[in-house]
Amino acid sequence: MLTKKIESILNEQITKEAYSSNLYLAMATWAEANGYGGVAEWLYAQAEEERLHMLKFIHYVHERGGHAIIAALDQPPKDQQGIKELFAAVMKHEQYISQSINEIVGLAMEERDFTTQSWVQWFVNEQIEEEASVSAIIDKLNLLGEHNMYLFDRDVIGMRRPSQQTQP
Ligand code: OFO
Repeated sequence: MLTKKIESILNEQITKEAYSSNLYLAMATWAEANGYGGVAEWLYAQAEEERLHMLKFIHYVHERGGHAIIAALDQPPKDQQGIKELFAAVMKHEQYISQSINEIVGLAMEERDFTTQSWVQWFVNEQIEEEASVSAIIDKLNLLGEHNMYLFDRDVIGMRRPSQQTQP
Protein backbone atom coordinates (compact mmCIF):
# COMPACT_ATOMS: atom_id res chain seq x y z
CA MET A 1 0.00 0.00 0.00
CA LEU A 2 1.29 3.46 -0.90
CA THR A 3 1.38 6.25 1.66
CA LYS A 4 -0.68 9.31 0.74
CA LYS A 5 2.49 11.35 0.17
CA ILE A 6 3.94 8.75 -2.22
CA GLU A 7 0.63 8.33 -4.05
CA SER A 8 0.45 12.08 -4.46
CA ILE A 9 4.02 12.55 -5.78
CA LEU A 10 3.49 9.63 -8.21
CA ASN A 11 0.29 11.27 -9.42
CA GLU A 12 2.17 14.52 -9.97
CA GLN A 13 4.68 12.56 -12.04
CA ILE A 14 1.86 11.06 -14.12
CA THR A 15 0.81 14.62 -15.01
CA LYS A 16 4.42 15.58 -15.79
CA GLU A 17 4.94 12.58 -18.09
CA ALA A 18 1.64 13.34 -19.85
CA TYR A 19 2.72 16.95 -20.27
CA SER A 20 6.13 15.79 -21.59
CA SER A 21 4.33 13.72 -24.21
CA ASN A 22 2.16 16.68 -25.26
CA LEU A 23 5.12 19.05 -25.22
CA TYR A 24 7.08 16.84 -27.64
CA LEU A 25 3.97 16.32 -29.74
CA ALA A 26 3.53 20.11 -30.01
CA MET A 27 7.22 20.48 -30.92
CA ALA A 28 6.84 17.69 -33.51
CA THR A 29 3.91 19.42 -35.19
CA TRP A 30 5.87 22.70 -35.31
CA ALA A 31 8.89 20.88 -36.82
CA GLU A 32 6.75 19.08 -39.37
CA ALA A 33 4.88 22.25 -40.36
CA ASN A 34 8.24 23.99 -40.87
CA GLY A 35 9.80 21.35 -43.09
CA TYR A 36 11.92 19.49 -40.53
CA GLY A 37 10.61 15.97 -41.13
CA GLY A 38 13.54 14.25 -39.41
CA VAL A 39 13.28 16.35 -36.25
CA ALA A 40 9.51 15.76 -36.27
CA GLU A 41 10.06 12.01 -36.49
CA TRP A 42 12.46 12.12 -33.53
CA LEU A 43 9.95 14.16 -31.51
CA TYR A 44 6.94 11.98 -32.39
CA ALA A 45 8.89 8.93 -31.18
CA GLN A 46 9.87 10.81 -28.03
CA ALA A 47 6.24 11.83 -27.40
CA GLU A 48 5.22 8.17 -27.68
CA GLU A 49 7.92 7.17 -25.21
CA GLU A 50 6.73 9.76 -22.69
CA ARG A 51 3.22 8.35 -22.99
CA LEU A 52 4.64 4.92 -22.11
CA HIS A 53 6.38 6.47 -19.10
CA MET A 54 3.04 7.91 -17.98
CA LEU A 55 1.44 4.45 -18.32
CA LYS A 56 4.25 2.84 -16.31
CA PHE A 57 3.48 5.21 -13.42
CA ILE A 58 -0.27 4.62 -13.74
CA HIS A 59 0.14 0.83 -13.61
CA TYR A 60 2.57 1.03 -10.71
CA VAL A 61 0.20 3.20 -8.64
CA HIS A 62 -2.56 0.64 -9.21
CA GLU A 63 -0.32 -2.36 -8.48
CA ARG A 64 0.35 -0.80 -5.09
CA GLY A 65 -3.33 -0.25 -4.32
CA GLY A 66 -3.48 3.47 -5.19
CA HIS A 67 -5.62 5.49 -7.59
CA ALA A 68 -3.95 7.14 -10.58
CA ILE A 69 -5.49 10.51 -11.34
CA ILE A 70 -5.59 11.90 -14.88
CA ALA A 71 -5.32 15.66 -14.56
CA ALA A 72 -5.88 18.53 -17.01
CA LEU A 73 -2.70 19.63 -18.79
CA ASP A 74 -1.34 23.08 -19.59
CA GLN A 75 -1.15 23.83 -23.28
CA PRO A 76 2.44 23.46 -24.52
CA PRO A 77 3.95 26.29 -26.63
CA LYS A 78 2.78 26.00 -30.25
CA ASP A 79 5.73 27.86 -31.76
CA GLN A 80 9.51 27.51 -31.53
CA GLN A 81 12.25 30.03 -32.33
CA GLY A 82 14.31 27.49 -34.27
CA ILE A 83 15.84 24.01 -34.11
CA LYS A 84 18.64 24.93 -31.69
CA GLU A 85 16.21 26.64 -29.36
CA LEU A 86 13.88 23.66 -29.61
CA PHE A 87 16.55 21.17 -28.51
CA ALA A 88 17.72 23.55 -25.77
CA ALA A 89 14.11 23.52 -24.50
CA VAL A 90 14.02 19.69 -24.69
CA MET A 91 17.20 19.57 -22.59
CA LYS A 92 15.83 22.01 -20.03
CA HIS A 93 12.63 19.98 -19.76
CA GLU A 94 14.52 16.68 -19.34
CA GLN A 95 16.66 18.21 -16.58
CA TYR A 96 13.48 19.32 -14.84
CA ILE A 97 12.07 15.78 -15.14
CA SER A 98 15.33 14.27 -13.81
CA GLN A 99 15.06 16.57 -10.81
CA SER A 100 11.49 15.51 -10.28
CA ILE A 101 12.43 11.79 -10.42
CA ASN A 102 15.15 12.49 -7.83
CA GLU A 103 12.51 14.02 -5.59
CA ILE A 104 10.51 10.77 -5.79
CA VAL A 105 13.63 8.81 -4.77
CA GLY A 106 14.17 11.22 -1.86
CA LEU A 107 10.58 10.99 -0.64
CA ALA A 108 10.54 7.18 -0.98
CA MET A 109 13.63 7.05 1.27
CA GLU A 110 12.03 9.43 3.78
CA GLU A 111 8.83 7.37 3.85
CA ARG A 112 10.84 4.12 4.00
CA ASP A 113 9.02 2.92 0.87
CA PHE A 114 11.86 0.78 -0.44
CA THR A 115 9.66 -0.81 -3.11
CA THR A 116 9.03 2.57 -4.76
CA GLN A 117 12.64 3.55 -4.25
CA SER A 118 13.77 0.43 -6.10
CA TRP A 119 11.05 0.64 -8.80
CA VAL A 120 11.81 4.27 -9.67
CA GLN A 121 15.50 3.45 -10.32
CA TRP A 122 14.49 2.50 -13.87
CA PHE A 123 13.52 6.16 -14.39
CA VAL A 124 16.75 7.40 -12.80
CA ASN A 125 18.65 5.45 -15.47
CA GLU A 126 16.24 6.43 -18.21
CA GLN A 127 16.82 10.12 -17.41
CA ILE A 128 20.60 9.65 -17.65
CA GLU A 129 20.09 8.15 -21.12
CA GLU A 130 17.63 10.82 -22.24
CA GLU A 131 19.84 13.70 -21.16
CA ALA A 132 22.87 12.08 -22.83
CA SER A 133 20.97 11.56 -26.07
CA VAL A 134 19.74 15.18 -26.20
CA SER A 135 23.20 16.43 -25.28
CA ALA A 136 24.67 14.47 -28.25
CA ILE A 137 22.12 16.13 -30.55
CA ILE A 138 22.98 19.60 -29.22
CA ASP A 139 26.71 18.91 -29.73
CA LYS A 140 26.03 17.91 -33.31
CA LEU A 141 23.91 21.03 -33.89
CA ASN A 142 26.72 23.20 -32.57
CA LEU A 143 29.22 21.52 -34.89
CA LEU A 144 27.06 21.92 -37.96
CA GLY A 145 26.12 25.57 -37.60
CA GLU A 146 22.97 27.19 -38.97
CA HIS A 147 23.45 26.51 -42.68
CA ASN A 148 23.53 22.72 -42.50
CA MET A 149 20.08 22.23 -41.06
CA TYR A 150 19.01 20.06 -43.99
CA LEU A 151 21.79 17.56 -43.24
CA PHE A 152 21.04 17.69 -39.54
CA ASP A 153 17.37 17.01 -40.17
CA ARG A 154 18.21 13.81 -42.06
CA ASP A 155 20.88 12.80 -39.56
CA VAL A 156 18.82 13.16 -36.40
CA ILE A 157 16.63 10.20 -37.42
CA GLY A 158 19.64 7.95 -36.88
CA MET A 159 20.22 9.46 -33.43
CA ARG A 160 17.13 7.89 -31.90
CA ARG A 161 17.82 5.64 -28.94
CA PRO A 162 16.92 1.91 -29.28
CA SER A 163 13.80 2.44 -27.15
CA GLN A 164 12.64 5.19 -29.51
CA GLN A 165 13.30 3.10 -32.59
CA THR A 166 10.66 0.53 -31.61
CA GLN A 167 8.02 3.27 -31.61
CA PRO A 168 5.73 3.73 -34.64
FE1 OFO B 1 9.74 10.60 -19.20
O1 OFO B 1 11.46 10.84 -19.73
FE2 OFO B 1 11.68 12.39 -20.71
O2 OFO B 1 10.64 13.52 -19.78
